[in-house]
Amino acid sequence: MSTVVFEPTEHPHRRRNALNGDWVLVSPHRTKRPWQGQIEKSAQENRPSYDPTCYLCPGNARAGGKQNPQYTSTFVFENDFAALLPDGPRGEVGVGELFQAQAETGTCRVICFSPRHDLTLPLMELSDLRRVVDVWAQQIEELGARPDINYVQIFENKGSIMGSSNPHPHGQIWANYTIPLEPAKEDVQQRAYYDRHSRVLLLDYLTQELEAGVRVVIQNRHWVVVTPYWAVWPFEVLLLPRRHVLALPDLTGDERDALADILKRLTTRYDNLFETSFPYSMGWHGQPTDGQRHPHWQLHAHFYPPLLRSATVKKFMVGYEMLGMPQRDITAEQAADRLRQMSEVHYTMVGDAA
Ligand code: H2U
Ligand code: ZN
Repeated sequence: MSTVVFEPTEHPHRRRNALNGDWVLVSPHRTKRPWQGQIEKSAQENRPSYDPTCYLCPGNARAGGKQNPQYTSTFVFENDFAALLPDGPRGEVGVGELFQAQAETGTCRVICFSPRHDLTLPLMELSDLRRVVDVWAQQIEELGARPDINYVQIFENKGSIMGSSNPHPHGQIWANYTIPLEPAKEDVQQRAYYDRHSRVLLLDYLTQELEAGVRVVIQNRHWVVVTPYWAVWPFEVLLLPRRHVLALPDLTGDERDALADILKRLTTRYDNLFETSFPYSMGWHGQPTDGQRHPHWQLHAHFYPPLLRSATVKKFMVGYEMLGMPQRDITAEQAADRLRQMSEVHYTMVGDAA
């Protein structure tokens, strides 16, 4: 074994995801490789505020024959191609130890964030973002109250690179009987920590991140954005409330306003990074909606963006990550640094009268 002192910006190492128990391989020495590729910008998209062919715009027909109302703020509808169906069998349906299966039921919905086809979260007004926050909370409340729904997963898939089918600002909800894998892993880790320390894992984590400072991207009176110590995606972030909050419906009005603020600031920085409409998958994790209180839980949002070096150079989860484990070159600390340097004026607004 080498006697060289470990240097986190030099030496390959593995970091543990305290929230879900996974590990990531960090290879910081590789960021010293010269990058020869081009830094290209994506062609500036000029979308109309209303697109007659868009299935999410107000008044338009959707696939399957339904028609959208002339909505003026947010609009939620049942997904016409739902991955989960509300009626059906549940429980074990497999055949033996090696062929286990469980029948699943649930509901899928689509949330239009705005009637405006040309907007994205960073370009929306704070009052309209607040409305999106309220809709998220209201949907968790409504769906979570159903006895057949024990977990409500809210997410946004943004950008064609992430498989989003439509640039109209929208998110999705999948709500079902069993708890999906990722929140289930987080449940195990948060519960174990709570049992050991009688403390909330993510609140202790946040305290230590605020003390360290190196991975803190932005903050306001109620929320903090960090690049988590165990981040896998290049500019992955974790959005956390400062207070112990189990789920979105528990947020106060002021916390919701502050959430609108931090969402706008974060997504503006994201877009400014490569002067492009920054793609990502984001989503909320909170306590299960099985009617019990889960004090070990702490509400949070994950943002998983694939872009690495430009509007077109993305990180691929292939090769070693498929067969070995996730790996990253740019460290979480370097990513936080880059995001901290970004302006909070959207690049498309630069030059406009303030
Ligand atoms: P994505 O852009 O993340 O794929 O989400 C769009 C969702 O909208 C997708 O799940 C649904 C698709 O099933 N959809 C409808 O419900 N009705 C339509 O007319 C088209 C798309
Ligand atoms: Zn549209």
